[in-house]
Amino acid sequence: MPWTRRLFLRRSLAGGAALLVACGEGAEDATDGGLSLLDGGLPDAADGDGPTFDAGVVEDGGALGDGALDAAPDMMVVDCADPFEGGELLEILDFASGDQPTFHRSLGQGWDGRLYFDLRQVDEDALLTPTEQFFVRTFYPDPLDPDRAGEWTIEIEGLVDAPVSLNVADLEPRDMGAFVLECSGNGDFSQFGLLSAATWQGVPLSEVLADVGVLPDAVAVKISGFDEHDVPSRNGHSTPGAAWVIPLDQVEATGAFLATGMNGEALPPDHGLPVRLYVPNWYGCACIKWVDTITLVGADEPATGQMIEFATRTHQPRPAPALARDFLPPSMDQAAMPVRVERWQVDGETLFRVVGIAWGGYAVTDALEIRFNPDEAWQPVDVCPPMRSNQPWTVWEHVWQPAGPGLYQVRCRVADDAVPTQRLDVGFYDRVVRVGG
Ligand SMILES: Nc1nc2c(c(=O)[nH]1)N[C@H]1C(S)=C(S)[C@@H](COP(=O)(O)O)O[C@H]1N2
Ligand SMILES: [Mo]
Repeated sequence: MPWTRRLFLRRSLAGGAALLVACGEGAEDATDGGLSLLDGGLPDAADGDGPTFDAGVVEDGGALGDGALDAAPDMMVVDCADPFEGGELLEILDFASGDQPTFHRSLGQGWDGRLYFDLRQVDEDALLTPTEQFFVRTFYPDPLDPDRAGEWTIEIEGLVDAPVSLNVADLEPRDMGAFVLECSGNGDFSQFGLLSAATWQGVPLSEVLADVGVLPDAVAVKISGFDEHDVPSRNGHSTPGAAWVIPLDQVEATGAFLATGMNGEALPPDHGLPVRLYVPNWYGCACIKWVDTITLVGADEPATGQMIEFATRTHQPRPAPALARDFLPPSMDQAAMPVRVERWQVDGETLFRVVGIAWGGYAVTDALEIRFNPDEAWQPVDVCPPMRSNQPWTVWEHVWQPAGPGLYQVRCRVADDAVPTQRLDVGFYDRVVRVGG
């Protein structure tokens, strides 16, 4: 699945800020190539002798001047108003809802091991999560030895001509694109810190299966991962056995892949060294780490313990279906929420800047709206530059002038019935902010 690369350079201009958008396909060099292009290839408008921009969108090949387009034929300029230009950032508000967790530090053990990502850091020019801050759910199993990751094999068995032992070291990983990963159990308790974005390197699962003699009765593939830890999960929070069954047509449709790298480096132990499953736009519980077995299964394959454990969180019918084939794809609907609320002083006036993200879903939408309390009207969010892709996520901002001090319950919606938003519909991503008096 191609990722539309969006790299930004905010430029001070009379009456607005222009954003440079690199919209090339393919993410070969998404983490650095494009940025170095911006660093080296473009003069800075703020220093007075940079290029001048017309208002509106300059299409590819439009007049950018100074040869910048020669260096970047796939660039265009989107002119986005910047109401905060010349202002002063006074404060980043805390969200009053949920807990105030410790971010970017390993907490707990084994299955209960967590690392929460601080979503306040997401910005137009910081779309990807640094690997060491990428959220973790379940730490590297203690019985495994990272020094022996090079010997790792995946057993491919079940409804196949002959079982295959696949050497992970023999895979030829390529850039698969930039995608978000979200734990289906994400929530306010972690300030929604079980959500992150990275580029992923790996090999399509369909390609791996193409090299195996899959028997005609096989309709799905069960992906299992190593899942033993010395320390049991507290309160039986997590049950042992990490496996998810994916119908073969979904393997194709989703572009599921075996990932061996993220953000251009080998997977760190906690993220699945040496190999994990990643299914674009499916919740993290399906993205099995430390994959050790791939089983081709038939139509009557029972749901795995992991699928049942996560049935509610992945919005399955109730009670959880007994058979894997009756599970819905554990996909993420379109979602959106504020990640940072800033208080600014602009021209003697107090203005609030709400920065948010939109992620998940399979359709690009321009109908994002925000509401600052249940009794207030919905306001359209002018997402600029507009959403171009569902992955990894779109950063938006919204100018807010609260009616007065107090608590505000902020919710987003998509004003388009054709876009499913089941979590937004029930207020799952509501955030509460306190505006001081
Ligand atoms: N083997 C194994 N794989 C696993 C899990 C696990 O406990 N064991 N947890 C799953 C869940 S619930 C999530 S949200 C993701 C988290 O991936 P991350 O820790 O790399 O962010 O891993 C998934 N893969
Ligand atoms: Mo999860």
